[in-house]
Amino acid sequence: MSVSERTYIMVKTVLTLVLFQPDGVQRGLVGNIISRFEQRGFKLVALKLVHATPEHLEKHYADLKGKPFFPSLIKYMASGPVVGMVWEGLDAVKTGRAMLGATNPLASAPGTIRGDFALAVGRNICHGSDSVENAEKEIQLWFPEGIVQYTADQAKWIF
Ligand code: RTP
Repeated sequence: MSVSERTYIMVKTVLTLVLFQPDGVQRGLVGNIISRFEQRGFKLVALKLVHATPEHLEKHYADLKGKPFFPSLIKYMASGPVVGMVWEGLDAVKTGRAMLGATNPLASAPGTIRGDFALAVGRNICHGSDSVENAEKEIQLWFPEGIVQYTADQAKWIF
């Protein structure tokens, strides 16, 4: 192969939604966590800061309706701005969840987001989609206007 020829790794990418809860925004952790996803090699394809309504949040957490903590979760999530972002990359859903750590921060390994920054399950910094199917639904809910599509040329350094 000549020095001017290159082979890029071809990977199948997926999208995941990461949603900062109000504690993540108010504690100034947004930049740090964006950096972690960038450093890992994921590509940012959507980002917004919003003050979500309870109705919107009830749709996002629809599968948790009936849980004893559901009302307080919705009230808390509607108490201040949240940041939604979509990351694209190889196994982004699974790896994103691994980067977040366990739901209960006390069980989260050091090096994970919750393991480094959180102590309480009700203040665990951010949400990450738990399946490709749910990611699709969540991205549609939070970004109905659509997400950025990079061309191959614009995205040549990242998956
Ligand atoms: P997430 O959806 O936020 O990534 O969290 P998860 O799948 O790890 O956990 P899930 O059971 O779906 O809970 C969603 C969020 O609700 C809050 N929570 N509070 N006992 C409690 O007070 C309690 N349990 C869960 C957490 O913020 C959790 O991330």
